[in-house]
Amino acid sequence: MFRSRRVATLAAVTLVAGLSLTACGGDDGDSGSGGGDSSITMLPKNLGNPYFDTSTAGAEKAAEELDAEVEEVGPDTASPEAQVPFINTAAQQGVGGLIVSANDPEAICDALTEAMDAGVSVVTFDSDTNPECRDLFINQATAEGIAKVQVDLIAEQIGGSGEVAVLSAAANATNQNAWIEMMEAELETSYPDIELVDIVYGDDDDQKSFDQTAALLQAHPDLKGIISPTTVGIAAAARYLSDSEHKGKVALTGLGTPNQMREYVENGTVEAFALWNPEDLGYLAMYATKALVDGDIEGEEGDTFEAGDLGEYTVGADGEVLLGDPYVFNKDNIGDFDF
Ligand code: RAM
Repeated sequence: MFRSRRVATLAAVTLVAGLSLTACGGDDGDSGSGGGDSSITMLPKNLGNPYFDTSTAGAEKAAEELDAEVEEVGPDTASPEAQVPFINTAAQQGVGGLIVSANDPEAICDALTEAMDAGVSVVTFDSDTNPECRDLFINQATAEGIAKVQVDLIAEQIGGSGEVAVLSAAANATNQNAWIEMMEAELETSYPDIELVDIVYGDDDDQKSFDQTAALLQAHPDLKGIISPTTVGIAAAARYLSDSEHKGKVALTGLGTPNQMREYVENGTVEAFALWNPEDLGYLAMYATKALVDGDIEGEEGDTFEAGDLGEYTVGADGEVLLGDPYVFNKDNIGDFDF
């Protein structure tokens, strides 16, 4: 279950809107587990997703700088029930902090509240819970910004009209559901000639996402585009399209990692997609958690803290800390990134 990884930061060749270029590599060192204020547990939606491997690498880099210990734990499937035992264990171990990407805004709340009652600082990142179940949420970008960039990309790629569908992650994922709701609103306001005909869920499982892509194309023969707001979904959909008669005819965009999407951008399956730097997200989450654990901040609006290479951050309304803006990757810039 436990994995640890060291990260090297490459010299920034092109630095755009705070997005740093990074490479993962090297192995391994045990940080061990156990109680104590500076030990922090990192709980992604599930293990085996390169997006979370990269965010954990960022947290580990920050932990090294902060002289803290971080242990990544997590389930194989992206379900809230599967996250609860890991939360309970962290509380029992008496860790100082727990950093979690929630598979459901409510279902893990009781466990998180018990952990907070036991003295654990709880920080969500990537996918939030209800605000009362955590101290802080480290948000990658505003939901409006993430929704708009994907809608603008699909509109551009299909020429502003026609049927599109969404291939999402788990049905209860807080982050994807917020983005989908705003994408629907943005489509209605800005692109009335685009019709969202279906939303399907691949559960951040590669095979299920691949199968859902096939089913979507079969159910909607006039489909012009797919938006997949999940790095697992978009990579699986690209793999399917790439080997199908739909390659280059049905557009695909959404949120992906450059390393998983490079092949499909280079072979013409995908024109452009968006994301932020997951390593920066994990790095920021670790700095914020340590600031809470050390009592430097309380998680109140207006609190400020230093986040190493990323500089100073301020806690916003509802305990939210914002990393930055989403970034668009295409064939001209994808070679500059390695994550
Ligand atoms: C997947 C996960 C994660 C999401 C990214 C875009 O890796 O669902 O929560 O933020 O995609």
